[in-house]
Amino acid sequence: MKELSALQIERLKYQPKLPASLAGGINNLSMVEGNKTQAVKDCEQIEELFKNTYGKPVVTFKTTSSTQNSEARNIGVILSGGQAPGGHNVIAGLYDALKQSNPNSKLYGFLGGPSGIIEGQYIEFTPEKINAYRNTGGFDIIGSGRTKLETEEQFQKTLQVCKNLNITGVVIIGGDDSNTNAAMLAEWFVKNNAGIQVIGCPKTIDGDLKNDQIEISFGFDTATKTYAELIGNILRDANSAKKYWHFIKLMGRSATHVGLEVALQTQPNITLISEEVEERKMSLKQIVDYMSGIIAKRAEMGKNFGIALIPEGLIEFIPEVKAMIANLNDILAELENDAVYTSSDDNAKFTIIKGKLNAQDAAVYDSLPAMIKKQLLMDRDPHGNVQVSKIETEKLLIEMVSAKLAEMKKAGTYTGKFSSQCHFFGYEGRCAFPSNFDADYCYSLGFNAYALMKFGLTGYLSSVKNLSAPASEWVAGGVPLTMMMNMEKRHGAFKPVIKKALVELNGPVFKELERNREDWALNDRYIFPGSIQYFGPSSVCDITTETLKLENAAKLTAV
Ligand code: FBP
Repeated sequence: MKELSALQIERLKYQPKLPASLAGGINNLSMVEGNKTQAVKDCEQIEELFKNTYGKPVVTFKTTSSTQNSEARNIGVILSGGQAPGGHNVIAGLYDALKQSNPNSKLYGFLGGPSGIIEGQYIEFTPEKINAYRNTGGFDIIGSGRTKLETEEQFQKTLQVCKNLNITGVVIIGGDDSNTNAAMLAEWFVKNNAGIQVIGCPKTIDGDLKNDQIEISFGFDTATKTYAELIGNILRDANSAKKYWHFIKLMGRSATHVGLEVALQTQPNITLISEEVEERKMSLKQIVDYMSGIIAKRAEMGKNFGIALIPEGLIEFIPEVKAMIANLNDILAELENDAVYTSSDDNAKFTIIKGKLNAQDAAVYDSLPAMIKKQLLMDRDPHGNVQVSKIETEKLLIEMVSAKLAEMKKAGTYTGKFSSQCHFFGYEGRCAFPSNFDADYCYSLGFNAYALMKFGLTGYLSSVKNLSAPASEWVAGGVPLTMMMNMEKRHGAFKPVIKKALVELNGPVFKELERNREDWALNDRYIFPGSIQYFGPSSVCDITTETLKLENAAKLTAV
């Protein structure tokens, strides 16, 4: 019986690269402070809620020749939210920095996400444990979860667990919701003189945890390359068989960064961008008309095949559906403990819901197929988000496009043959072996997280910038979490949360799609990226995403 794959054995030996400022060693760093910061929006409310951690400066690190030795410390780490390639390397980087700082320091891993720190479920990392997971995908080293840390009781329990283990620092590896947890916990610890620092690390394949200071969240690079490989393969299949339209839903809960990146890597016929749908106030009908129009034109050219990319979060961006979902969220929060509602069957639930929605929203709700109506009533996640991965938008669109094409056929405006296949790519990419980029970036983020702790900071997100350059030129530092926050309605109430970065329609990445999509719709400009390469020439092993390339090039031109 084999225990490890050949690639796993080779990847365990890979030594991730660090920025030059960190490569000099954790004990040879100096910190440079920038200007004070403020929240992206709702500054007064955020300052009021984060009295102790608000407004701190952005910081960066430099190597210095003077060596600072440190006392041994115990640190805890949590993997939070959806899996993203590279999480194990964040832990490896953190572990190596901690041990380099003082070999007697200890790293504890809390099991199953934030609930692990509340319930005191943990392991202590050993060199053997860390070495077995270096450069591997997945979060299975300690598991992950989506518990929201927000109540006094949870914070008290967390404090007790940390005290029992003599932990003075916690690293939370997560996306926007998990780093909101990190900000809340950091503030609570300072307010209660707990002497425990909290540092976040930017994780999510969705790519929506970014801003001027965070160029990209980790995992986006590997996940999009994995989806691009699969979609490239499907493009080739479609172009070989010439008989199917493939409707592919792509993960990315809200923003369409994943869809946009994959489109630029593969050049499919149709790419829907949720942010554009919202901006142009497109209805579901208009989306269906747009797709059917392209399908009909291709049919006229004798091409009854093609690929359409559909963002996972599309449904929440169609203005009429978005408004209905916002009201539905409030109604579901209200009905959470209603015995009549919870014990009802699907049809009875639809009737209760329709009775509570206003006339316009009820009409929108009613216009959806039963499958989607039911999926919209499923539980929200602990952060109040609709679980869009469970909403089969690709099937909804296939159904509606088929109906539209049938109408067009009757009217004589479509003479083709529409045969479809649907796919959902999400979980396929979240645990892939991290690309060299993600392996290096994650290791650096983890190493840097401990640097932030060493300098006494709390309520910061580990930041590594200048990512289009070789790793040695990356810039390591930290960004206050409150700088990214605003107030948003969740579970029926306004709460402080990290603002998601959506696709900017004036940005260079969307513009690139816009410039090309008409051509890609009709003329087959398919690109086949192939699988991620881990060994071989730098020209194939170290390529970054189109998103990072275009965004960083635009920043340089703007300077
Ligand atoms: P994070 O924001 O926690 O990184 O998770 C992102 C994501 O992968 C989304 O793309 C997707 O909608 C969601 O997680 C799926 O959640 P789950 O893993 O709970 O099914």
